[in-house]
This record gives sequence, C-alpha cells and structure tokens, in this order.
Amino acid sequence: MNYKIVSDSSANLLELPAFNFSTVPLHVIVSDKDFVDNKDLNLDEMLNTLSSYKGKSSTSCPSAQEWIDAFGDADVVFCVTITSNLSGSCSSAKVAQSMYESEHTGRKVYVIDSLSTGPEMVLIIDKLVELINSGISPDEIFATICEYQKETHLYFTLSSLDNLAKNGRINSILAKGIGILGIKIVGRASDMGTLEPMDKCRGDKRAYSCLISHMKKCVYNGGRVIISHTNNPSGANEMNELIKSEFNYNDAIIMENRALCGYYAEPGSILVGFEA
Ligand code: X90
Repeated sequence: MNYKIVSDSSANLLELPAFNFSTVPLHVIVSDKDFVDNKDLNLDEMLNTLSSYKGKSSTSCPSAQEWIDAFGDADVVFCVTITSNLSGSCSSAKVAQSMYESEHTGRKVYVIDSLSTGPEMVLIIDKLVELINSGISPDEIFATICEYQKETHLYFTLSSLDNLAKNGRINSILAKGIGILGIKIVGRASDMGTLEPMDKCRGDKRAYSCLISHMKKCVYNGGRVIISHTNNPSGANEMNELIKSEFNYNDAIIMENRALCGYYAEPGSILVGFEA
C-alpha cells in the first residue's frame, strides 16, 4: 500500500526526509501581493513588507482542489490541518477527502484536525511516520494518533496579537496593550483549538520563564519538544536552554515559522510544541 502524509503549510515543514510527504500552502495577502506559503516563499520580503505596510492584510486557506492535487495517487493519505476553529483548511481537506474517495474506489483519506498549528503539527506528523513504519493498519494508525493528540500541546509567547485580532481570530479586547511596553502574552492552544491566553508578562525573559512554569503545571516530563520562532533565533535558543536545565531534556528541534505562522505569531514570538 502506498502511503502519503499531507499537511498544510502552517506546520512550517517543506519536506520529510525519507517519507512521501507534501504540503499545501496557505496564503498571506498584503495589499496586492500574495505570499504563497511554499518553498519559493521569501520570508524576509514578507516580514519587511508587513512591517512597512499599514493597510489591511489577510490570509486564506487551501482549496479542496489543492488538497486533492497533493494527495497524488496515494492509496492511503493522512492529512494534517491547522485547527478547524481558526481556519477553513480542515473543511477544505474534508471536501477533498470525499471527492478523492469517491473518484478512486478503495483509496482512503484520514483528516486529522490538529486543533493547533506549527510545532504541535510536526509532533503529530513525526508520530504518523513512526506508526506507518510500524506496519499497523491505517484504522489503527488513525485511532492511535487521535489518542496521541491528547498528550501533545502547543504553548507560546506572542509579541503582538494585532494580526490575529484584525482578522477576527481572537477577541480584539484581548489584543489591547500586548506589544506595547514590551508586554507579551503567554498562552496555549485550548482543547477546542482556540487561542487560550494564560498570562501577560513584561519582557521576553519573564515570558519565557512564565511559559516554563505553565509547562510544569501541565506535567511536562521530558517528552519531545519542538520550538518554532519568527525572526527570533536567540529567543528560541534561550527557551531551549531553559527547557534543558529545568526538565533535564536533551535538545529541542528548533524551526523557523514560515508565512502563515510568521504572519500571526509576529516577529519575536515563540511556539513550543511538546509531549506531556
Ligand atoms: O485560513 C486561514 O486564513 C488561516 C487562519 C489561521 C489563524 C490562526 C493562526 C495561528 C498561528 C499563532 C499562535 C498560536 C495560536 C494557536 C491557537 C490554536 C500561530
């Protein structure tokens, strides 16, 4: 059986070494420019355009046809999307699923709503690779991944909530004051796949140790960690060092946010995906 994993670009992954994988881009639209979140994206250009542009900007999710094109000719597709509570990506994937399955008898698509984004999607994708390679059946893989999702989390510190508020992804009252005077928000992806604020902190250092204290409350106990950042490699390293010293963890994987996560998790932000 020919397996494929397909995710949308909010996972910040372009390829998976030694696995049949494709990604479907979301779009960031600034003025008349469409930044397609694929391998050709010029992230610096996007961030520079955004910082100098004061008008409206927005994002859009993949169409069902884009998902179908990415499914290719696989017999079994595991499709991982950004949270359905903040994006239409998962709905498009479900439309693609029923079209693909009805056009190709015997083929099967499993849509996995990450209820999250970025590094937590990478944890799910890595676990899918492990499960597929273990040789268990597709239905068993799906059931196991649904259980695994209960153990994975996404915590973050954000430097601004402007783009989230302007695009109606959070309540705009929440966004007030964040970013001004170095106020950072520390939050997490809720069980429903929405942005759940946990604390407000002044300055990066306080925000990082605040995030660590919330990880402790969540009974983080040395599982895998993946960190992504927007234009903040030093912050990501600092967070990695803190996690290593506080929890005796080896080393997190550090990744850069691409267009979609970089647009909403504005420069200076850090996302931490971990297994509890
Ligand atoms: O369909 C679209 O246009 C995409 C909309 C995506 C909106 C949310 C993106 C969040 C990106 C920000 C911090 C993490 C929040 C996680 C909450 C589940 C990253």
